[in-house]
Amino acid sequence: MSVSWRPVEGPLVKELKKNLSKSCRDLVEVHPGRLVVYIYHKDWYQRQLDFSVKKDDVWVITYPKSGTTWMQEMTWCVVMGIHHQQTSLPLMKRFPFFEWDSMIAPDFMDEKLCADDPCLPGNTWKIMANMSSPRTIKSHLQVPLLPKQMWEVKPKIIYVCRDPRDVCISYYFHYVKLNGYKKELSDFVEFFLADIMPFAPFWSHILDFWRRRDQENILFVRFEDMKEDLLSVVQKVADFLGKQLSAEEVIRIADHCSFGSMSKNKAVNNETLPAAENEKAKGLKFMRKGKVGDWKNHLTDTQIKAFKEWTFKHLEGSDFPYYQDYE
Ligand code: PPS
Repeated sequence: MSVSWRPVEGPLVKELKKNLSKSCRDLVEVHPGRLVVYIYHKDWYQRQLDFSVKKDDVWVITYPKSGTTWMQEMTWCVVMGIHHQQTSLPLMKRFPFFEWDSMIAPDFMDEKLCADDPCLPGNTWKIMANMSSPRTIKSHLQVPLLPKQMWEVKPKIIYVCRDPRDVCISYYFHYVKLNGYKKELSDFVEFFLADIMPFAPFWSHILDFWRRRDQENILFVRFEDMKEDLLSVVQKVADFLGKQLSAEEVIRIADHCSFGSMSKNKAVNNETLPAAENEKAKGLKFMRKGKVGDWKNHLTDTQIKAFKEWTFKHLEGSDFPYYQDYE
């Protein structure tokens, strides 16, 4: 299939770009699918598509801000054991971010980072090449951009989704903290609903995995399930990965992955990611609130109506049952 890259364009995109740090401005759409990714994707597309997948890999895949880090930490503890000596290593080393190198400029440099920091160009790709099995890998890529072998080798894949209204709020604060976004939430909501953010479109991202949810190698989980009953989700992940855990281990992992505990855990806080240096970004934390329904504190009635229309339009004809509670 022939693939093409086009700049993401239009008045909304112009507005978005004006309000971001230089390094995060240039996005492209991959066709077919109008899949939004960073401009550097083109240089990595073939390498990513040809990436050698192993049967015992464990992938955590999500649309951004859906509980990726939370599921990564839980999965890592289930796979390696809660007492593993590397639990305190930064998550990006233990659980590399598959497409990271295609999200940053090849000459990106930050004096504050050590030479082997996974944020620096090429390091994450090296980590994956040298990792011993079972490898644990994170990705936000849309189905058509994931390695081809994913669908033949069938590694374990855990997909996490979250209410788009909460994703949008979380993504907004992420953009303020890490991408230097200067405008207000109201503009960001428009960008989000226009599906011009990295790794959009939101609904096809989810629905492509929802359709595959009954495959033996895929576990589909909701952020809201994790909030409601973390112990059950730890047990579910362990069963899915074929790991026998004692009741005490399940409790310990759930404890370690509680919001309170993860907020204090430097290894999962993405502290080395270069943050924006302005007043708006000051004091914002990666582990922000970790709540279900925070959107109710932020969205206006008009925005809620816009979310409803957008959701209903994209879910027409689908059996996806969640996030349609608008009455
Ligand atoms: S990223 O940047 O895409 O990888 O972000 P991601 O990890 O997917 O999502 C970040 C949001 O997940 C929340 N989070 C948690 N919530 C509850 N409990 C735990 N343990 C937890 N860990 C991470 C985090 O706070 C972000 O959500 P918001 O709503 O912004 O607080």
